[in-house]
Amino acid sequence: MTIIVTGGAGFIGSNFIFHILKEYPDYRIVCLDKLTYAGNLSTLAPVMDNPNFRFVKADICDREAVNKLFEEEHPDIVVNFAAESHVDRSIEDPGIFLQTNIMGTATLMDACRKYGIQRYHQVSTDEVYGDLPLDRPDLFFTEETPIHTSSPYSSSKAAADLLVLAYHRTYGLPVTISRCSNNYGPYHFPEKLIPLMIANALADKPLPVYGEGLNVRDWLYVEDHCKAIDLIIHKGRVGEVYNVGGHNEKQNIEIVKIICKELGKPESLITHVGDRKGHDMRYAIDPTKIHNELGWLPETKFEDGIKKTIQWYLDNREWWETIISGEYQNYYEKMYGNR
Ligand code: NAD
Ligand code: TDX
Repeated sequence: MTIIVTGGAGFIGSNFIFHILKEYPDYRIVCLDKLTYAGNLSTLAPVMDNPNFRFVKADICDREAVNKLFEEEHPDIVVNFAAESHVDRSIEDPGIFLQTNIMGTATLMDACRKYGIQRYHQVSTDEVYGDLPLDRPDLFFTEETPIHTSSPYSSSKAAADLLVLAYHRTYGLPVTISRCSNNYGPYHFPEKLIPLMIANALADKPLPVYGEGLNVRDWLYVEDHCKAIDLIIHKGRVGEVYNVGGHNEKQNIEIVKIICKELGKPESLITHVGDRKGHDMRYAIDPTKIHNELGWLPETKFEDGIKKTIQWYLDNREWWETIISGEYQNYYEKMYGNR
């Protein structure tokens, strides 16, 4: 079995590659990644010498490069993680989100049609459903919840999902889609809430909470997400969407306070800053379908997952300090000034 994993030098894709190489020692994994600001080849260092692994630097929008790779590798499965993934960046500059997230998805699927494939899997997000009100804790996103996006990022992911379903209906492409809630864990890029707060707290820098910090996210340990995708690509029904969530809702301010407590840092570091434009209030996934059909359940309790994550950032300072000292610093200063 040969799997092309796009975006494998990023957060979730790299964790997925480690998971598959460990669980399926006879599989071949080919990682296709453009190495944008969010892609980091050093993340893949542990598998670079594995004979079952190959890294190819290319853009998923580059039709020639994508076709060449399909001709060389004859993949059985494509799992598409490659995306521009940060909501705040999409608000600053939507263009590249439309290009990579929509055109890139179409380019990959065109290659799947041309060369034949057992499965094309699209890694999507709960953000395609928009948000839920804070005063209705009884409401959850199901696979039937209408698409109702808020940001250029989520709109680009929703457009990609619609294309994936259209390629299934029109061309019979064997597709699946997973829509997952917020992931956390090792190799999470330090522009995102949890690693940003860990890095800032360790440096005794202010912890920038948007607005009141009452927005709710449903946090899932990255390994549990990887296990869900593993099940879907092997056992999921073609043409189906599967919601993946942790049943672990937390307000942002709670998360930041937990990080302060775990690191022994004062809550006085918390600084309320201007709110994100169009900020979604609450995400909450109902994962009944993947549980009933594939037996998936989140295994990692948040209390354990956040401890493991913090410990990883303490043990791997070089990984994130290198990122923070480079290109990312320009973005950080633009967002938060010299705080
Ligand atoms: P990330 O930003 O950490 O990594 C994205 C990777 O894609 C990087 O390695 C980058 O170099 C690569 N990439 C970007 N543009 C590319 C292009 N044009 N061609 C080839 N490679 C390109 O993202 P992540 O958090 O790991 O998210 C992975 C996927 O999961 C995304 O599709 C995202 O929408 C989805 N998702 C993420 C979360 C989350 O909480 N992080 C939750 C649900 C869904
Ligand atoms: O500095 C910050 N302060 C803050 O209060 C940052 C970076 C974020 N926040 C808030 C905004 C959100 O309510 O924390 C929450 C989480 O923010 P992000 O880490 O940016 O994640 P989110 O916008 O929820 O999107 C994530 O989950 C869904 C991923 O980045 C997406 O790729 C995924 O689709």
